[in-house]
Amino acid sequence: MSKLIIVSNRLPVTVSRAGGKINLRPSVGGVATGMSSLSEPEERLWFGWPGLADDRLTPEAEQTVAQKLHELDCHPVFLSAKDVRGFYSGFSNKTIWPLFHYFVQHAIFKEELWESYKRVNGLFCQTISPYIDEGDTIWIHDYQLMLLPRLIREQAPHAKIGFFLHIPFPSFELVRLIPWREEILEGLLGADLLGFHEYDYVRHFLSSVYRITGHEHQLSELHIEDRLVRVDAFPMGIDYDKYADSTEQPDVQREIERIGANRDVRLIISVDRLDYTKGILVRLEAYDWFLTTHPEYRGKVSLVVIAVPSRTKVDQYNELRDQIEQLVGRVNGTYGTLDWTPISYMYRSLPFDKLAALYNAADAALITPLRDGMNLVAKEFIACQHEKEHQGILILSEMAGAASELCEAIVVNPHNKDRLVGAIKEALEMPQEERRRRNRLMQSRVSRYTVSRWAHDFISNLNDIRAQQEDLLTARISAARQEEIDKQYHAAKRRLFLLDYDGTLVPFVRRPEDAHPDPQVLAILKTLAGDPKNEVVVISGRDKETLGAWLGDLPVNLIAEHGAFFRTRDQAWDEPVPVETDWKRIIRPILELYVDRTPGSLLEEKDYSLVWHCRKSEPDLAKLRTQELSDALTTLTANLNIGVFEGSKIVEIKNISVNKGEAARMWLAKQDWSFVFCAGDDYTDEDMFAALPEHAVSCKIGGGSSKARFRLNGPAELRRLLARFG
Ligand code: GDG
Repeated sequence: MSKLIIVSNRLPVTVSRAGGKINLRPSVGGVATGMSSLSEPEERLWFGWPGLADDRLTPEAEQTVAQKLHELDCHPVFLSAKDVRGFYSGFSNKTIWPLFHYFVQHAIFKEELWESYKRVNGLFCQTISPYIDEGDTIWIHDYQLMLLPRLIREQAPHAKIGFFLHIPFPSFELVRLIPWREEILEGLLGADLLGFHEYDYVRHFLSSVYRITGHEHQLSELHIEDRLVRVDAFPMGIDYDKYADSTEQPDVQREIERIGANRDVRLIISVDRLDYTKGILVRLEAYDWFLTTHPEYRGKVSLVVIAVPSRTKVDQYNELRDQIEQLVGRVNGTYGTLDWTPISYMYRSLPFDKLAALYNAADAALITPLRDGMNLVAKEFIACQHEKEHQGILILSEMAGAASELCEAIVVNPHNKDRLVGAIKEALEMPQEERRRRNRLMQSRVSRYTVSRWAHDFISNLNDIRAQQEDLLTARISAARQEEIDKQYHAAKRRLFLLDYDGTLVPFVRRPEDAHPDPQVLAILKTLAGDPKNEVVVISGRDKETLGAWLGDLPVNLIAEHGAFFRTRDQAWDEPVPVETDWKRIIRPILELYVDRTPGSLLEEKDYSLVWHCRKSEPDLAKLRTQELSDALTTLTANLNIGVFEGSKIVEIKNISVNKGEAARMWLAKQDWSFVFCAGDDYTDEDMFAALPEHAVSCKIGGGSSKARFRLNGPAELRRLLARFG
């Protein structure tokens, strides 16, 4: 029976020690709720750090903890105190957390922290690997474990792996700062499905992957080695009913009174972990300014701030706590009276029923993170307003992922103090009917995409992408098929090989002029063409001079410029087929204009075509200009006998009558070939594939749709195949 293996930095259990006794307390966070709502697979294991550094545990205690955890289907990954410092407090919380939340000034880049991060990701992999069986689903969570997908993939190449990032994925401009950015992205790309809260994070991720590793995506799917990787947004939800069914509680009302607010005072709440990303200070400053500029509200409103202790081993968090407490003291000292406390501040976590009661009692929630992956508090607050007489209104930062779903909230830029002050006033003065209208719209969304839907949606997408991968695999050359092809090859009297060059025989390089053949490919072609039964034809879009210089000494036939020039083994180039080229006069100046407007791009002029290359240009600009150029040229060339073709980082303009399909047909017609082999990687090769007889062995190199029968990963795999024929 297959299992669900969940991996997160912390287990959903809090382990503590008191008087030599070890206590376990299950903690039901959002992720745990989502996981428990999944009906399949039934068997599940959860791996994570139990929260105690193992330097403090004796081997016996460690065993006791492990045993008790196993009873809850949890498996501990024990960390030493040194690794907790390096991996958790260090790289995770002093490098990735600040950087991914756009706090560059707090991010530190230290080799020893990175080493610890790598070591602990490796330790997670070692601990999990023995438990992985075929068919299992592995779901890895969050930024502490970004190397784990790749590490597991190396151990279990066919494992089904999903990864979800709970924090924002920032712009490439930040990711590029990380000295180990390639390793991190490659680590993540070990997964089959990568999930983020928001489409913006998906966009940032894909752009970083493209710029840093060179992998391009098609509709958010990447072709990595022989796998498909899907990247998508899955906005995490909450256990809606749990909050919607909670009610106001008289004892909380009493507590609120006890902390200084009386019944007539309007209540604004602020609930977060004490973290610099949550914008607690700007919120307090805005509230201070609100009281200064709106004296009529003094004594009539109170702000209840719940700051849950967090990461107390990281300096910034302690400094922030001091700053918050000083500001609370100053505001209360300035405006407070004997019967009114402007801010009630609690540095602790509340039990669930108290928290829900607070959400219920509030007139407004002030949630103003400077950056937040999602922010579940906002959704919980909205759920608590369900069917209530008196509706609370949400003021929400546009920097929270939740803002894209909760657009009927009063959405603010947290850095704009005046707007924040205006929002507080607007919230306090908003009529009940308007509050109800806005909340209903948000409730209908939050109640539909709950945490359980989120988990189901993620797993069903993971299964879906795996099914797509299976389809791809069926186009791969299996051992049995390979045997058939070998047999066909050996039985054949005359064999024809039609081979594209760039991206097929040799990999792409940044500068096209650097793609000259290496000794291995020369040797393969030489051996293949050396067999008197074989005829090898290299069909390329390159000009004849380059092809001649690179491959002219081999006993192979050459076709340049997609079929404009032919050269039979060892002979001179044939007289070219007369092709009209007057159109170049009109098109060249347009392409030159695009070269000037697009740094890094260049114009290549061949006898029968013009090619605009943008491989070295800034990728987004290149995409935009490619689109613009294609559009402009398509209109312009409508009445000419030429076509505009978008290839891999190029736009090529050439005569329609000259194409690889015609060139292939010419060779196919020469003899009765009993074995035909054809390989290519881009759109120009599709013309060749279409021209082939049914028995031909045609191979598409890389992803994307194709008319070819088989699929190969890249030039290396093609070379291995060709070497077998030698
Ligand atoms: C990360 C991302 C993303 C808060 N105070 C108390 C309490 N809480 C609970 C809330 C809520 C949770 O903690 C906080 O979740 P958030 O989403 O607001 O923020 P992070 O902790 O930073 O979580 C975030 C999230 O992961 C999920 O992917 O949304 O962007 O940073 O559920 O209810 N719970 C109790 N007492 C409290 O005083 N019982």
